[in-house]
Amino acid sequence: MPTRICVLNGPNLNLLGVREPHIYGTTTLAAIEKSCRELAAALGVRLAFRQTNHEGTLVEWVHAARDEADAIVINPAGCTFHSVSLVDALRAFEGPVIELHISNIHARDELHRHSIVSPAAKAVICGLGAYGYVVALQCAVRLLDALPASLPAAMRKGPR
Ligand code: CA2
Repeated sequence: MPTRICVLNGPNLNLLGVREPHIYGTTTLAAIEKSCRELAAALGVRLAFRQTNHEGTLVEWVHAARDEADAIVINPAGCTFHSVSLVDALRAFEGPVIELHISNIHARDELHRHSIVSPAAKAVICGLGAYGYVVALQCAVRLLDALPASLPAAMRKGPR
C-alpha cells in the first residue's frame, strides 16, 4: 500500500490569496493543493487535501485519518488557539502529526501566538509562507521513512 498523507486545513483558509495578502500572501489554497499533489506524485505517496470552516468537521477528519492516513499535516488556522477537541483528536492519532502555519505565529499578535495544538504535534513548521506546505509534506514522508531511494541521502536521511 502506498504511504498516505492527509493535509487538513481549518477555518478561513479558503480565503487565502483573496484577503489579507500582507499577512498570508497571494497564493490560493487551490494553488497550494496543486503543488502538494505534484510533490505527492513525485514521492509516490497518496494525498488527501481538505479544508473546512467547521471545527467539528476537522475533528471528524482527524478521526477518519486513523484508518485512512499514515501521517497528518494540519494547518488548524483559528482552531490552533482554542480547540481542545481538536487537540484530543490529534492525540488519538498514532502516526506523526505536523502542525503547519503559513505565517510565523511567534511573531504575531498575542491572539495568534499561543498554539494549544503544538504539544500534540511531532513537529511545527511556520513562517515559510505557502512553501511550508511542500516542506511539511516532504517532512511527513521523511518521518515515515518513505522518501524514494532515488533522492540524495541528505534529503532522505539528513546528517549522520
Ligand atoms: O499562518 C497561518 O497559517 C495561520 O494558521 C492562519 C490563521 C491564523 O489564525 C493563524 O494564526 C496562523 C488564519 C487563517 C485565516 O486565513 C485567512 C486568509 C486570508 C484572509 C483571511 C483569513
